[in-house]
Amino acid sequence: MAARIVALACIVVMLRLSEAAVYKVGDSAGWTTIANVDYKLWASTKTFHIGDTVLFEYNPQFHNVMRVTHPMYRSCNTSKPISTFTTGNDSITLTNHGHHFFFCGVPGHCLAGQKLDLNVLLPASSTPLSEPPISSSSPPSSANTIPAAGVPGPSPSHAASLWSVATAQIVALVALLVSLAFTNFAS
Ligand SMILES: [Cu+2]
Repeated sequence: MAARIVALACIVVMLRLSEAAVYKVGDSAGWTTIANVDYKLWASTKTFHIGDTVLFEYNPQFHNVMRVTHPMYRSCNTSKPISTFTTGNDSITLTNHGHHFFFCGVPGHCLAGQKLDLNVLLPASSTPLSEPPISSSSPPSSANTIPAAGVPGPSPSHAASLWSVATAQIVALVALLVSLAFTNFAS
């Protein structure tokens, strides 16, 4: 019975870890100047997490996407973008937390409001996700390794946090398999 509970807990953990959302910038309007989309308002209605993707859809004849620093964003300065996207169908995966600044680099478009400030939140998964409801009976030993792997620690590196998410998923999968094996032995 305990094994089944552990298995369920593992599935929940895995689902939560693999939950990565895709947000189409501007929703149906896309990335444009003609629809008067308030991208600040659009962003404020979303909660962005590491691993989520934002999709910029636009006509590449008229627009592009530049990722820029905060000062460049404020002044609509297109001279030295961090990166430039021009396909018209640009998927950008958010790999670190904090603000991400984008605008269209076509002259006048940023000033007209085609600019986007995304705030990616720190992973909220560190503490609460890995507390399987097992106490003392006879938990499979592998369950004890889940909390350790689920805590990303203070490292600000996105590579490290992605790595720890991947590790947590593997650990959860192993724990699931082990607990399923236990279930089969019990029945
Ligand atoms: Cu534009």
